[in-house]
Amino acid sequence: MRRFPANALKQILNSLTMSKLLGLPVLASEHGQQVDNLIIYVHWLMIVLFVGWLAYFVYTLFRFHRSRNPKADYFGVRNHASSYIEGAVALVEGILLVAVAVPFWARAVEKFPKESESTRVQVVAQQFAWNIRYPGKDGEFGRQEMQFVTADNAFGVDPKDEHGKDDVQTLNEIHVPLVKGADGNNKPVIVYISSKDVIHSFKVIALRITQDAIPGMRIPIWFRPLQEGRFQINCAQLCGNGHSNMAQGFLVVESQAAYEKWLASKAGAATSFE
Ligand SMILES: [Cu+2]
Repeated sequence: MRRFPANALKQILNSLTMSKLLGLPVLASEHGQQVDNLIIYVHWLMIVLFVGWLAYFVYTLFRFHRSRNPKADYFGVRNHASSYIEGAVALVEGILLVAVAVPFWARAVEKFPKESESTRVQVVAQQFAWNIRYPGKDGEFGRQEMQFVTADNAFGVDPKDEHGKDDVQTLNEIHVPLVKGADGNNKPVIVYISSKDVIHSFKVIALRITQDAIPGMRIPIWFRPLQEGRFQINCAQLCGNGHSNMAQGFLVVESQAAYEKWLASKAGAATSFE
């Protein structure tokens, strides 16, 4: 008798994984797997609940059919099975929240990498585009002040500050390097998110990051890129008539050499507001 080929079985099992079943998009950041895992766990719970409720519904159709129960029972259920089941569901939800979601949130929000060991980018959203800024060769962003903000100077860079002279500014295009950082892992990227007008939301699905862009606030987020690629940036808050135009933003993960070349090609083109 021929043995069932192990490879075929493996292939079938692989194609049945939850992330494929859910059609989750390409994953390009390290923490993204944890986001996906939470989505997958919640879906498993929902599948169990769905099947459970459906089975119970079908059961009641037969069990309490009029032919078997010509007279209604005014006492109803006397055991506590439903209470136990409710308790179990609440327990699973509690575990998901306390053991999975909260620790993940704490890591993402509290354990920021060192600025000096990260690629840093500023983003100022506006109707309907993404202004992008890099600190340039000196590694320091120029001084910013509200009074300097104009149509061309979305970041309010002080034209007299030397640190600002080499800053690199682009529109709708972020490049980050995929390279080993000081700690041996992929070099982290910190993105500082703000807005010039209304509330927008910086979302890169492939990186599993979303952060509201709020006028008057600068909110940092961070990630470690996992693979090279060109990933769409979306605005995740309905911000006006041209909201969908904000999907013209792209985040490119590329080699260190390609990143440096791109940055050099943009240098000097940006901060010319006098
Ligand atoms: Cu927007």
